[in-house]
Amino acid sequence: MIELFSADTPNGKKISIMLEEIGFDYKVTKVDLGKKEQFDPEFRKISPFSKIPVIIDHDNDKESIFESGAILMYLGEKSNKFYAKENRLKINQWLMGQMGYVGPMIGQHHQFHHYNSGKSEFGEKRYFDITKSIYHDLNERLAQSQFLAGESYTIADIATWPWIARHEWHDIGLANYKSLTRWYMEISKRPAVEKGYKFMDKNLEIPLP
Ligand SMILES: N[C@@H](CCC(=O)N[C@@H](CS)C(=O)NCC(=O)O)C(=O)O
Repeated sequence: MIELFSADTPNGKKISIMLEEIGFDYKVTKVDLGKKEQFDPEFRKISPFSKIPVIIDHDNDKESIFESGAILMYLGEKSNKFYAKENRLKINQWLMGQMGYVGPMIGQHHQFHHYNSGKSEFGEKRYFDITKSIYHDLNERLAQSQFLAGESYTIADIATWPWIARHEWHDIGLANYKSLTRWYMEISKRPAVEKGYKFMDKNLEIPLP
């Protein structure tokens, strides 16, 4: 059994979606970020940067894994799903691009545009522009390729999709990006994605473009 320590955020949803996709038995332990539970000394033992998500694999000597990209790789290897050996070089590139660029930059856009608008003209413009170029670049890739790492759905898509699922906060107009929208909708219709998206709130609906 996998224990998922998480909160209802894009990084949190990556792992609930993956666990639904691979059909592993799991339970969710909520970490209330508003109450600063991520800084509890007990939690910091398994999360050195005080971040969610983290998993504990109770079937593997209670191994704990932090960092969503590392968790996706672990679960991909363990299940033999969505992380094909012969395509790993491509999958790793798109996964690392999500981890090092797409997530952190869109996360800053959330901070400046959604949560703190009006506080920094520079910050708002910088991350709005970067997010717009991320939409453009993903759209360009997905015009050539059905999924990010090629013709199959992989952990790179699972890592990226929850960030685009926050498109209503971005004010960029997802519908203007045809290939990105095609990819977004195709993934949205997967039953495991719908279930994983609602892992903390059964009433949540995936926002349409
Ligand atoms: N690179 C990390 C980022 C994780 C991350 O930023 N998690 C956020 C929620 S989405 C968090 O725990 N924030 C709490 C805090 O910063 O205090 C990953 O992908 O796992």
